[in-house]
Formats: sequence, structure tokens, C-alpha cells
Amino acid sequence: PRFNRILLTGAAGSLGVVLRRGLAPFAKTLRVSDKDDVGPAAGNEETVACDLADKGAVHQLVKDVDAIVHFGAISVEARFEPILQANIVGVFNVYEAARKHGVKRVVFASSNHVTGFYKQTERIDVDSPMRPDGLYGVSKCFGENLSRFYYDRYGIETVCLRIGSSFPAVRDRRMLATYLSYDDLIELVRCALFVPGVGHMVIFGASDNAVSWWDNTKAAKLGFKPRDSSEPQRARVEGEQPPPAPTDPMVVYQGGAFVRAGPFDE
Ligand code: NAI
Ligand code: 15L
Repeated sequence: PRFNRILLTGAAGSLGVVLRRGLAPFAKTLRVSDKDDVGPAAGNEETVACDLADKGAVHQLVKDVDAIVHFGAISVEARFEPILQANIVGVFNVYEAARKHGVKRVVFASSNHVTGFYKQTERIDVDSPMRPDGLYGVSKCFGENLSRFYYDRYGIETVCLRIGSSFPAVRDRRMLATYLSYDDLIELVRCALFVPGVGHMVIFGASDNAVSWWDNTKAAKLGFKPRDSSEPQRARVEGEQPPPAPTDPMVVYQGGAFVRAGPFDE
């Protein structure tokens, strides 16, 4: 394995479970962490319980780590306070700890909701201005900007993955464009960890779907070549679900239903 120890945050989550399997071969030790129970350590794993909002705990968590795959977060639209703690204070704690402990590479789970207010008729690339579709999206904008700063100021490299929809299968018509298979997710994280000299990069995380709103040309350096596609699932999804009304956010905005989530009672 290339790395001595990789830290995976969010290890109890849906993608965390997938990445525990996918990242295991890449490091001598895979440190898996979440605030929730991650279960017993398997294979080359070591487990550490940690709330990302707890600065002292995060500094312990990052000690002796070569690279961080940061997936721990509130992963949908929610009230501001939990998003603030997990996604904003949390990502700051991770980068400060990375700086103190000399970690050189971070893979950050950003989201397509950083640009969710673009229309599905628009094609955007990684330099298109951010148009977050909620507080969750705003928190991911913060993570992307924070990582940019930590690269410019301290030379810590980050690849921001604007993940589309990574689930076991396509769930609705929108996901025909945003689907990222689990195998392609693992390959994307592998590229983000191993390609030398990435500096600071942003890439949209989607499989090789027939319909796409995202142009990854500027992220070509990463060499990410998705192998799956949502297309084989199109007939099933279209058969199961009637087309939404043309004004439904699910077919108007790239972020789909996220654009109308909230407001919550704060
Ligand atoms: P998930 O909600 O299943 O997992 C997130 C994990 O983070 C959970 O296990 C949760 O306990 C942990 N977490 C939350 N707050 C925490 C805190 N304060 N301290 C420590 N751990 C905390 O979400 P999923 O789907 O696995 O997503 C993983 C990452 O990928 C998230 O950052 C999410 O925003 C991002 N993402 C996922 C997409 C998807 O399609 N699944 C799409 C775009 C982004
Ligand atoms: C996300 O950012 C969420 O974490 C995930 O649960 C999905 O909602 C995904 O985006 C999506 O846009 O489908």
C-alpha cells in the first residue's frame, strides 16, 4: 500500500461503508471514524469515535495520518445549527488538525448542491460560479473555499468531489443524470488520493451517464474514467415513475428537490 495510514471520516454512513471496503488496500492502516458506532474493526482497520465539532478530539484523530478522506457530515438539507457544527466547524477542525500534523492530501466529499440552483438545461464546469441550493450546499461551498485557502496558504492538497447521487441504484429520473455508482466512487477517490501534484482541484462525481449537466474537462489531470452508466437503469426508472410536471424542481433544477427544502424553524 502507498499510504501508511489513511483516515476515513463518516465511516458509519452509506458511502463510508462502501469506502471502508474500497480504501482498505490503499493503506497499511485504515483509521475509520464517525460520531456513530462504526462496528468492529475489520482487516487493517482501527476505529476511533469522534464528533467532528470537537476540536480536541479531531486533533487526536488526525495524529499519525498520511491522508484524509473526509466524508463525515450532515448529508442533506437541515437546520443551520447541526450543519454549522458538523460541516462548517467540523471541516475547519479537520484542516487545522491536518496543518498541525503535517497531512499533505485531503479528499473532500463536496456535493452537486454547491451548484444546485443551476437549471437542468444548463451545462456547467468546475469554474462556474457556485449557486448553492440550501444551507447544506452553502456548507459545502465553505469546505471547498477553506480547502482552497489551506492549499494556497499551507500547501495542503485537496481534491473536492462534487458527488452527484451515489446510491446502490438510480432512484428517480433526476438521478439518471447525477448517478455515481459505488465502483466509480471508489475509483474517483483512488484517483484523488494517488494522482501526484493535484494542488487544489474540483471535480463532479458522476458515472459515464448518457445525459449530464457537468463538464469535467478541467479536471482531466485526475485521470478519472467512470466505467458505469445510469443508462441500463433508464427503462426501469421511467417505467416506475411518471414524468413530473414540467415546473417540478425535480426536472427544473440540477439540485432537484433540495431547492425547496426548508426553511426550518431555527
Ligand atoms: P450519511 O449521512 O449516510 O453519512 C454521513 C456520516 O457522517 C454519518 O455516519 C454521520 O454519523 C457522520 N456525521 C455527521 N455529523 C457528524 C459529526 N458531527 N461528527 C462525526 N461524524 C458525523 O451520508 P453519505 O451519503 O454517506 O455521504 C457521505 C458524504 O458524501 C457526506 O459528506 C455527503 O455530504 C457527501 N455526499 C453524498 C452524496 C450521496 O449521493 N450519497 C452526494 C453528495 C455528497
Ligand atoms: C447529496 O449531497 C446528498 O448527500 C445525497 O443524499 C443525495 O441527496 C445527493 O446529494 C443528490 O443530489 O442526489
